[in-house]
Amino acid sequence: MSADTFRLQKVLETFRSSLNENKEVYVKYYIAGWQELVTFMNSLGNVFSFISKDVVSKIQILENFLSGESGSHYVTIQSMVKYELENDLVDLTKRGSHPESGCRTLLRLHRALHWLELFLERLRTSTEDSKTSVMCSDAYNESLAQHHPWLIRKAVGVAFCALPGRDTFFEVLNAGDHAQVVALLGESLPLIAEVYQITEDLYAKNNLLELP
Ligand code: 1PZ
Repeated sequence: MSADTFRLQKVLETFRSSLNENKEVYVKYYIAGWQELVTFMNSLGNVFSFISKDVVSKIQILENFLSGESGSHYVTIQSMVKYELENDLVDLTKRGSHPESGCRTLLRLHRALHWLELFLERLRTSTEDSKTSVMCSDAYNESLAQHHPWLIRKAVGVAFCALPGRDTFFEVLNAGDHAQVVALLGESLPLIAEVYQITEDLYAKNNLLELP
């Protein structure tokens, strides 16, 4: 199997690696998890490329910080937040001199991680006649949609209609038969939820949840 083949297992492994014993989140593995998800989206077809392009550009912004001269401050989400806030590197109320801070960029992925969690939980508990498009859009309306303007919500709605059915979806996840996928989802979801919650608490504590 080639290295760029998507496997659900890899997403699980990267998100697992992203948490250290102090419950800090490594940016490197967080974006590696997203990179895996981009591979997955690309395998679903071109309708999703406007979504994966946005994710790729956000991964790139964070990678640039990580490999840049202040890279040591970007090792964990916790150190990134501290560093950017202490050095006034975040536009807090409107976009100005720091339109692409690490904090606001990661916040977009963070919100999307909530969508992922809600969607995968629906998929895990779905039945044969459940529709992926409905699961996706229900999860979307509960999470990301409130942060997106009308035009994006419409485009996303169109993309959802192009989603493959549940059986194909399970196959593309590439983790064995349905029962095995469901088991792996059951294992992955608490991890994703934990990473999400740690980030959410950190952002809430620092009043960063509405960054422009
Ligand atoms: C499996 C099917 C994939 C469904 C994806 C459902 C989520 C739809 C998200 C739509 C994003 C539309 C394109 C760009 C939007 C950007 O404006 C926003 C805000 O960023 P800003 O403009 O402020 O810089 N970007 C986002 O909200 C990030 C969206 C990430 C979407 C990740 C999808 C994850 C897919 C995982 C596949 C299982």
